[in-house]
Amino acid sequence: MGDAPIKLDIENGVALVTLNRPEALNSFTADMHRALATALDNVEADKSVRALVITGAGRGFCAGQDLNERQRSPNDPPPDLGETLDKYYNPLVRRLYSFPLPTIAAVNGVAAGAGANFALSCDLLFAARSAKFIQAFSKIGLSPDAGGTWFLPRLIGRSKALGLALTAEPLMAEDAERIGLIWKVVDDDALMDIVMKIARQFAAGPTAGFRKIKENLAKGGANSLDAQLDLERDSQRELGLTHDYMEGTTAFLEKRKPVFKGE
Ligand code: T3D
Repeated sequence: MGDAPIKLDIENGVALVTLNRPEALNSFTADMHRALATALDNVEADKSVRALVITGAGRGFCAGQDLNERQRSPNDPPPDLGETLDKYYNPLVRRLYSFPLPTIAAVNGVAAGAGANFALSCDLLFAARSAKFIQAFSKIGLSPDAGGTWFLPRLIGRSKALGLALTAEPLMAEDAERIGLIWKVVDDDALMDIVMKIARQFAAGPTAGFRKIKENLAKGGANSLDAQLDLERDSQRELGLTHDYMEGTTAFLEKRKPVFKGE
């Protein structure tokens, strides 16, 4: 039996998910999708986990759909690609975007096609300086998926989104940071140390507050200002009753570091 397509390591409140098909730049097979869904189930079930990191094994992050799975003979009927999106990519993107914990994509190398776009559903993207992002879809006659047509114009504007999608030109990590596609670019050999340090910081942080930050920012794009102000009021009312808010304010007044419980 070969290596598992997904590795899951849990330590110090941080779940580290590694896409583990380095020989094919961690491109998605149906097997890998299923293993990833199971890993995320395990992460959500483990109440000791308070932050999630996703990275890739080897020199790539993820090259999108494994195109070997799309090989067919001339007489075979065309595949229904909508079915794969319904079954795997769309649930993955929805799940990560609304994941109840802070999520970090540690983009260690090339991220192409759905591999570039599913990463955008994480909360923070760190990329190694040598990493690049490629909207590879147009090279094979497709249009971006895994949320690309939603995330890209919102993050970097229509002009850059169209440029990347139509040309399929690689976008280097430094440029991705400059135009606001990702949070930070870091040196290749420092990537995992930096990411794990922040993930551990999140794992010791006010998890309920983090959840509200994610939910409210997600709603902010569609809400009116009035609706958003009401939402912020309701959130503060709820968070004001948490242990972590009491602890945060008490610690500030006592001039000490807060000890958050995540509730
Ligand atoms: O189909 C559906 O269900 C619809 C959903 C679609 C979602 C999508 O993601 S569509 C887009 C699919 N992805 C691509 O088109 C990207 C294809 N890959 C590339 O263009 C290049 O590999 C990269 C630009 C990502 C990296 O180039 P490079 O030169 O650094 O590496 P390489 O030599 O091309 O790849 C290394 C190996 O990985 C190689 O295998 P080999 O020759 O050493 O045995 C290559 O075939 C394999 N590999 C890379 N990407 C894929 C792949 N194998 C299968 N599927 C891949 N997507």
